[in-house]
Amino acid sequence: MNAGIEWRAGMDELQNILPDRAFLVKVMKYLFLVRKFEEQVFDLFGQGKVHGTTHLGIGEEATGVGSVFALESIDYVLASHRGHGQVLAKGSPPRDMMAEILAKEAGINRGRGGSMHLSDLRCNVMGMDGILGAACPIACGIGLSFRMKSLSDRIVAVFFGDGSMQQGAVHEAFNLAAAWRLPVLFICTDNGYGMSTPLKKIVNDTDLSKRAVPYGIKSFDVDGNDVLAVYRTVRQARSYIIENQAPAFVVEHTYRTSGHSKSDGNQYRTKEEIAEWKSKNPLARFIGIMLENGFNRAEIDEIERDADAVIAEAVAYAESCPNPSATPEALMREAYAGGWKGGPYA
Ligand SMILES: Cc1ncc(C[n+]2csc(CCOP(=O)(O)OP(=O)(O)O)c2C)c(N)n1
Ligand SMILES: [Mg+2]
Repeated sequence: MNAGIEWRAGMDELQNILPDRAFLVKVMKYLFLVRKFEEQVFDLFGQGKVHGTTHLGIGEEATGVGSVFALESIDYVLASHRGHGQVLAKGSPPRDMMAEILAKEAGINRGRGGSMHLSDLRCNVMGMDGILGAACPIACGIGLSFRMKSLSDRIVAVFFGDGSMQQGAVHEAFNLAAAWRLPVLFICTDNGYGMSTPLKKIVNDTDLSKRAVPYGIKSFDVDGNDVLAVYRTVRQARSYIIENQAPAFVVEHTYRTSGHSKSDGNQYRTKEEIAEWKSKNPLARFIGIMLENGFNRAEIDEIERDADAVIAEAVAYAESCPNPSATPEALMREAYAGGWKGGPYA
């Protein structure tokens, strides 16, 4: 345990949340939604309907859902390249996201962004980023705009991975956010790997939560497969930011049981390791918690069926949508971010 780092794990405060059945149902529904959304993307990719690549976070659902649920709707989010769960949890409609991933005109970014570049300004998702670490300085800019407009009731959360922690931009952003006391929540989704490289092979100390402490940033560390622990920790970090008008850092430990991207042959890890983490997967764990705390199997099955129906509708809708116009004029017009439905070129 390190000075300056708040450790959060386990279900110690579960009793405070349990009476709110509606909240637990929503958490369950979104865990299912995120899982099923990504399973569908996997299938659609196999059918050749997803262009480019896609980064699935199967096994990491509790990090996106638990973290984003702890934010307020006025808060902004910058998602990572593995951000479907973060964007869904922030409220972007699955059908609009699916249309985007299938490169349809009706997609949230008119089909020009795809799986790795989802943004939805309607729910303050400022975008996903394929350039590792690059979103952290952008988050500082958003935090600075809140400060300059005296909007002290909101924060910006930026997600990045354990591999991205080695990027200089992350540390420059830590420094700037601490020096200027910006309302930025840095969230590291530590899944133990950057592509095929295990974190333990490229850093001397794998305890990433220490990294923000020298900058004077309050740090938290949490079991990222325990959705309620993630929720509580991020909630606490958010309160800290608002009360102190200073940044915070949360490290969430998890594992992707899916490959890094669709071209991953899984040569760098053993079947046993994947099986061990599948047994600790956040959906199964949360179902266990629900069953132990007054929910019955039929209720959970119904939530799952609801999620299935939403995703089936999203896929049917997305597949039925027209492709974007490919005229030279349209390509030029849509080359920049203004192509978003509500953007300057809409
Ligand atoms: C600046 C930069 N360098 C390298 C890459 C290639 N790259 C894409 S994802 C990735 C691994 C990222 O690992 P991590 O940050 O742990 O996120 P994860 O993929 O595990 O979610 C790498 C090296 C990139 N996109 N950007
Ligand atoms: Mg990683």
